[in-house]
Amino acid sequence: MLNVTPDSFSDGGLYSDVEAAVAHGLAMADEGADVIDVGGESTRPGAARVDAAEQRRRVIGVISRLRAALDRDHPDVLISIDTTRSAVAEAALDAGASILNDVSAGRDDPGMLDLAAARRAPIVLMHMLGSPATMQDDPRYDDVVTEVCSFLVERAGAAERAGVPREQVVVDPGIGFGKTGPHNLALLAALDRLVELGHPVLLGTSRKRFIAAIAAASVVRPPDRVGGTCATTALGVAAGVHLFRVHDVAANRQAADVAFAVRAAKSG
Ligand code: HH2
Repeated sequence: MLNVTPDSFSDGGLYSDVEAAVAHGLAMADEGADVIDVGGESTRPGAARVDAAEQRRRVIGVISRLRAALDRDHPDVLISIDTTRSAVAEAALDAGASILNDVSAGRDDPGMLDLAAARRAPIVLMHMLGSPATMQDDPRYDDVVTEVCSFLVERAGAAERAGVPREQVVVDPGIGFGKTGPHNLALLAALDRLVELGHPVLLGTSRKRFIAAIAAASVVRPPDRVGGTCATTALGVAAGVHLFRVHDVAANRQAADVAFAVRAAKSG
């Protein structure tokens, strides 16, 4: 994914220049990405909100330039917009995005669901406990898997009632969004239950902190967490997950391709 934010936890600031952002998006397509996710608001724990006007300023030029560049070399690669605001999402669709990625699952701005329906755009609905400002303050669940599944069923139902076709409603457990390490592991161990909900599933584990908490002490910086991310990608493929939101495209593409081949051999 492409963060056009000065404060994203792993690559923020490096790509705030439009030219560099477009080049990075193209490089991800070259490495095998099917979708480039563009966002102008960091959702890292404790991050401050960014208003719709500033998000638009950050992402619209990048999306239109990236769409034009992809049309030359990778016409099948799609762009998604990572926002919870329908004004940003609508401008992004006009500029060349075709998928909505809403980490609030339509709760921040109910106009997101209507927009997805009106524009026939697939929408990702993610589970989050609380808001980015507070979500890591002692998150608690009685049964994290059941509660996340119930939330996603409820939000997916709202999207379908707004007119989004079932197959265009993508659900996402929101790894790291209001979850402790054990909560994240419980969800990763139960991906098959998410798949059974009957929607495409997206998984976003890339370079997240729970990996560092498990891995060797030398795995400190986010870019050191590629191996752990690839492990979850392979496990996700085995469980039937469809989409993976990652920073390190080449390594995860390879992990996913091998895992898909093994899965095909198993069922074939
Ligand atoms: N994770 C991040 C941002 N957006 N969207 C979905 N659907 N699922 C996720 O797990 C997810 C997401 C956080 O990662 P990153 O973009 O690297 O950080 P930041 O929010 O600081 O930009």
